Amino acid sequence: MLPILLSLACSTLPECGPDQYVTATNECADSPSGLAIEGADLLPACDYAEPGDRLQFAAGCADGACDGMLYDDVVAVLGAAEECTDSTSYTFCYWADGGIHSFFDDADDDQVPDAGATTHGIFLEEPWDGTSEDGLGLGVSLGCFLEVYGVPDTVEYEEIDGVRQLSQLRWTGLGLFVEDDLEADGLDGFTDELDLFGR
Ligand SMILES: [Ca+2]
Ligand SMILES: [Ca+2]
Repeated sequence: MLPILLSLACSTLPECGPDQYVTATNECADSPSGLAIEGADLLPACDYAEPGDRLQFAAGCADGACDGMLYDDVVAVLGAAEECTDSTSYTFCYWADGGIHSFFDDADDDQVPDAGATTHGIFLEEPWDGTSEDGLGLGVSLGCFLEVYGVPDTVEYEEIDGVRQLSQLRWTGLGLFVEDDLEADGLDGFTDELDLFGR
């Protein structure tokens, strides 16, 4: 009888305590209080992405390209940059159909990263579609990040029709900025950009 009960229990969502939430891997975890911040109630319900290993927030890495990594090492991991564009003293370089970019020191403004230049953050946008082991990634509700990481260090709002809506969540200790882009979709509560800076 016991094995049958166990198999039934495994096929359904766990019943979590009042201060817990169901994770992407259908386990109960203690819920941080991030969902209590102003505007969290306006976010879409959290529906996690499929857990994956392409995105590591604490290390600041996406597909093996990490914050603080030498340009040459990023090229070794992701291949040649699709383009590096002009910016005074820096150049912005793009990979993965533009889904991954970073910027590098470029003192001579020739759009070639200087010798020894390293990434200043890893920036992710569509069509990049990697996910973390928590089932976080582009396209998930900002509410999922609040469930997993709790109260951000800073938040940004945009006012739409007199209502303050969350547009950015920043965990500076973790080195993670989560953004919903007003210009892209009028703030729909789903993540448009992830900025990784590592711990
Ligand atoms: Ca240069
Ligand atoms: Ca959005």
